[in-house]
Parts: sequence; C-alpha cells; structure tokens
Amino acid sequence: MRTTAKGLSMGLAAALAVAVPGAAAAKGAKAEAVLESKSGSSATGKVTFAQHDGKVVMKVSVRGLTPGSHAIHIHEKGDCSAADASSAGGHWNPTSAAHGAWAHPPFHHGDIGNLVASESGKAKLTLETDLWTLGDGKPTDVVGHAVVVHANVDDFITQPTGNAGGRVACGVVQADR
Ligand SMILES: [Cu+2]
Repeated sequence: MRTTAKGLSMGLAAALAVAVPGAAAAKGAKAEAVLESKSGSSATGKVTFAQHDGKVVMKVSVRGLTPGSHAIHIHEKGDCSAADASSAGGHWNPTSAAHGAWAHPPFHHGDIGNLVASESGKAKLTLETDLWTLGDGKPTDVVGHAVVVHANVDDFITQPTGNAGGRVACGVVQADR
C-alpha cells in the first residue's frame, strides 16, 4: 500500500484522505521534520504535516527547551548541517512579504510564531492553514524547507528576523514515503 500511495497525485491523495480518514492513501499528503539540537542546546522534537481538504495541519512537539517563549519559523533552505543551523538561511518567504505575526499581514509564509515551553522544557503547537501545500512543488510547498526553533522570542517587528536570537533546533521537512 505504501508504494501505491506514493504514486498517487497530491490531488487524488487529498481527496481520498477526506473520504477515508486515516487510510493508507493519505500517506502521499504527509510530511515530517525531525528536529535536532543546534548551537549547543539540548532541544529536540518532531513536526508533522498533513494535508486534507485544501488545508495543511502542522503539529509541533519539542522538548529540552529553556522554559518560556521561543520563536519557531520555517526557513528557506532544507539544510540543517551547520552547528548553528545558519545553513537553513533566512525565513521561507515566497511572497516577499515583510516579517510579522502569523495571520496578521504582512508576514512570511514561514512566520509560525512562538512556542511556549513549560518549566520542564516541553512545548506543543498546532496550526492549520490554507497558505501551505505539501509535496506539489509549488511556491507554497513546505517540503524541502527547514523548521527552526530559536533561543529567544519573536517580537514580530524586527526585520527580517523578529530578533529571535540563535537557532537551537532544526529539521528538514521531508515528504513521508
Ligand atoms: Cu527563524
């Protein structure tokens, strides 16, 4: 079934996902980023993406953070190889917008916002949007970019970074297969 699902077009996979929630056919419209520690942090986590009904649902789970707020963005380059994750480049910004707060234009497609880590260093976030797609190769496609978690809070004002500080975790978004 996995091989069959991979061969489906995105449109068909999305349609089947609606008709048969949780079925193997939905595989083609899913992606994942495994977050690895960067800049000497102990932060790790996982980000999943699932597309159905013309929307993408992202679920973020991170642990090992310092308590408090941490910016989280999607950055342009799917390259987390640098020790400080600088290889991921700037924010993913296919519309050449100014940096800002999610859902308050202008903002980058990658301007997810802030995670709030508990005293135990854990943070979760869920976001649903029709601004993103998965695996279709369009400018709105999240696959191939990188999810980056920062040391500091995003102020939503400072251009173009939000003054979010260092990069403590990074993971490339890869289509499930
Ligand atoms: Cu960032």
